[in-house]
Amino acid sequence: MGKTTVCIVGLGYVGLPLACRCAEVGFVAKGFDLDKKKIELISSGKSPIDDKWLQAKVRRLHKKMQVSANARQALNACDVIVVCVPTPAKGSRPDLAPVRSACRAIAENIQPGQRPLIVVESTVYPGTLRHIVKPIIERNGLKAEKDFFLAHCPERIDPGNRQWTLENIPRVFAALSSEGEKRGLSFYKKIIKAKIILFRRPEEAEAVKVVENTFRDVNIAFVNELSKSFEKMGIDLSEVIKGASTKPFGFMPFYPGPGVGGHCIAQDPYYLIARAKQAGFTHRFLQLAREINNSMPLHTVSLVGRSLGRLGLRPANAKIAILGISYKPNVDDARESPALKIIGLLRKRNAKPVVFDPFFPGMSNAGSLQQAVRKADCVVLATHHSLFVKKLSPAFLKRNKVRSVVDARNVLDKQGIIEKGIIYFGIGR
Ligand code: SAJ
Repeated sequence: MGKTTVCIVGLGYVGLPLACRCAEVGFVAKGFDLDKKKIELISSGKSPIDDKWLQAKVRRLHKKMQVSANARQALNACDVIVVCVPTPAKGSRPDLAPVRSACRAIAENIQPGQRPLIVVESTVYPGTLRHIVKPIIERNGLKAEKDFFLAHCPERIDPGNRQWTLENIPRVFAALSSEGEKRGLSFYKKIIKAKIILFRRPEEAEAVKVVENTFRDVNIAFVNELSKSFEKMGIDLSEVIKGASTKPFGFMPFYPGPGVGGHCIAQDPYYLIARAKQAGFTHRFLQLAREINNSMPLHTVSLVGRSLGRLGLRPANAKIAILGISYKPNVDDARESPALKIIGLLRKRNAKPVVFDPFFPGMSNAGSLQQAVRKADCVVLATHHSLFVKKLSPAFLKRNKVRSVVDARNVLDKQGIIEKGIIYFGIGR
């Protein structure tokens, strides 16, 4: 038996680490991506994703990987094909176009007799493998569970997380047949050390991922809604969450903020909502949670308005500094970022915000944190990068003649800032 050949379809946050891992464990690791620039970068040993850990992996392993933008070259003669393409939500509707196109490329390029295992790792809604993926790949006359084997193993990568990685995060897995199950378990046992929880049907495995991310979305919506009532009641919600977190069981802290960004939590609930609707059920609660989280950028902008109002200013005639573009701290990922929504809303109010994010120099119009905050009428902390939390002391703000702060992540020294005579607004504090 020669070496197992694996092709990863989609070389992004999920696919690229997986391709590196396959090379690392000794598979013949191939990769397919439509983005030629990405292919060139990886072939030259550079990661298209600005992540030091991943940069080092690609530099070390790229010579052991064969990446290509040519589907035939990438997909033929593979024993295992793993689909890691994005599953965004357009507006609030699931968009499976990338999955469909990946399946078409697979259907057109696997050969009779190749009999690959095809695993979908992308986050999808229950029933996708059986009712969408299978028919597309069978379109050219191939027969599922005879000419190819289907399975689902949802990815759980958390970009930037060094504690939980591809290798040590437990995974759920399900296949459409025992042959697919056997091959899939043998594949995943070679690349991950963590537990693999086997499901009898792919539908449950597909539901696991959307449920775990929707769980986060509704809990974030819970504290975001609380932040609005606690502001009116004059109660500091961040203190209350700290207090509730002292309960050693039955409570899990979530934190109010400027909104929910990222390619998982902000989008996955729409897959569950849409699939349930197809089955005749309307998820009012999940829908409402999405609306609450989507209302937070506007809520943050209203706090900017109130803050400037106290100075006799409006967004159009004030210096407003937006600190942070990323959707979460210490990553260079701006997908669905609330900061971008806040900037858009302020521009609609004829403001010209100064923006600074060290992870996005190209999207910043200030060259440094000091240049951004200098003499700002209002500083908005939209993303709590460690650099910002460290630097934005009351003394620093005072020294730079900052007049007001909207701490959209509730991480700054509220008391100290107020004692410096600087107006302070938090989210629910
Ligand atoms: N957020 C809040 N309050 C919170 C937690 C998050 O406002 O209490 C915001 C964040 O600022 C961000 C968004 O929600 O804008 C999403 O944050 P996240 O911490 O959930 O980070 P993600 O989107 O990177 O989620 C990933 C997910 N991983 C996968 O889907 C494989 C998620 O399942 C993980 O639980 C999460 O990372 C994690 O725990 O870090």
